[in-house]
Amino acid sequence: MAHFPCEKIQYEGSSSKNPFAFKHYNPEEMVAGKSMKEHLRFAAPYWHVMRNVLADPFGGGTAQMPWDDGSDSVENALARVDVFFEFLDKMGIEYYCWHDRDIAPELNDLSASNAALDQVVAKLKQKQTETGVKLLWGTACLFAHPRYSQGAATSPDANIYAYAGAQVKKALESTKELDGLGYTFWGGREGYSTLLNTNMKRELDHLAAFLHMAVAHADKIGFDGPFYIEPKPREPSTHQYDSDSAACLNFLREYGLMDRFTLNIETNHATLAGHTMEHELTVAANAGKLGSIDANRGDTLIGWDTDQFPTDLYLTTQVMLVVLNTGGFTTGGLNFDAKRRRESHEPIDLIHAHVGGMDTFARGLKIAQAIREDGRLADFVQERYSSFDSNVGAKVESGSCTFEELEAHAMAHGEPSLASGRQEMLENLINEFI
Ligand code: XUL
Ligand code: CO
Repeated sequence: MAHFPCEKIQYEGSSSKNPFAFKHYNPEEMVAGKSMKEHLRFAAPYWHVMRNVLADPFGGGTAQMPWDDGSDSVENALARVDVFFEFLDKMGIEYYCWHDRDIAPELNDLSASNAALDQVVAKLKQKQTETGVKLLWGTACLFAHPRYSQGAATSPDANIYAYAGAQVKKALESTKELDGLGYTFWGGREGYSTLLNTNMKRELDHLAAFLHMAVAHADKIGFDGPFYIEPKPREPSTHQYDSDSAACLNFLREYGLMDRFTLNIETNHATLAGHTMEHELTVAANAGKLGSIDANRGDTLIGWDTDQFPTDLYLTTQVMLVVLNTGGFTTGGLNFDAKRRRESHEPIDLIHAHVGGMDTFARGLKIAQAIREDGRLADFVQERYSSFDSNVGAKVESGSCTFEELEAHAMAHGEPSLASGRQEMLENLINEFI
């Protein structure tokens, strides 16, 4: 039985008026030597597609899920897997992501929950084999259950810390079982509401110990994919330790975790941190740590994590410029960590939402590549720093310059004449391509 009343979405080109067709995403079309699908590596998140009922702080869920009996039974969890794979097939999405508790229910105790997870993982494995779909990353939900209200790996309570460790151990083993390409840590409750009751130093030490244990366990079970940290500044905690790319990189460096960890950057988290997405991506890329992307967007008029689908060409162009400039994804991809508006409650709205997100990224990819081929933008930036290519500038960059030499240079050259930054000209240039 079809749960999404449409055919498999096909590419029909930009003149198509069919809402159930891609206008720009043509999976096999080559862009700069790689197919669009290889560049973009779209993934769907199990939690939004299958489990998000579209509730908000003022009202319950609106999403119609006729396939879901609303129970916490393993049978219901297994039935959802078929619906999810129908969705992936209709969309032509070849990767997905999950939290342990999205795919399988949390039952009365840990061993019952683990057994339920095993059953669902077995079915997911069978579906992956049948379809060729791959797990982009797995993760453990360490934020929904009340036990984690004061943190998981930063809980003040060692019993809860241990529970979280046991959960990550199992989630990691399940990721390995499904040949997952990566494993993500989003520290939903890893932060604090007030410093009055918080020993920040001990909490950060505990978090680092936790991540070292994860690496050790990965090595033990032969999981060799990267671990991702997903930065987010606030919501749900007032202050979250992984607040932005720079904070995460500092933490990873301080605690000797740089080797195995990289970043999974999410657009709405970047903007909540007061940064643009391209800023967060660039900070990560500069450190060689742009691992993966949670592709969504926020709303400038709403101050929380609205997780909307990306529909802004300027955004996707900027994102793809950074991605292409770093050489593209390896293990990572574009995971639509996005949900429909509460008003878009029909199953078919999931299809519309993903068609839009995929087409917008396809255009972003093509536009970004056209800007790169044109070369004027990169040439401008290159030229802007060209005084560092020779003489005193080159000495600075080689690390061998002294203040005496800078002084001698300044004395000899008099008042410098500074060139314009030409922001408006460059904005016009981007618009030539959009
Ligand atoms: C929450 C969020 C998470 C992570 C995975 O804002 O983005 O869904 O992506 O835990
Ligand atoms: Co996310």
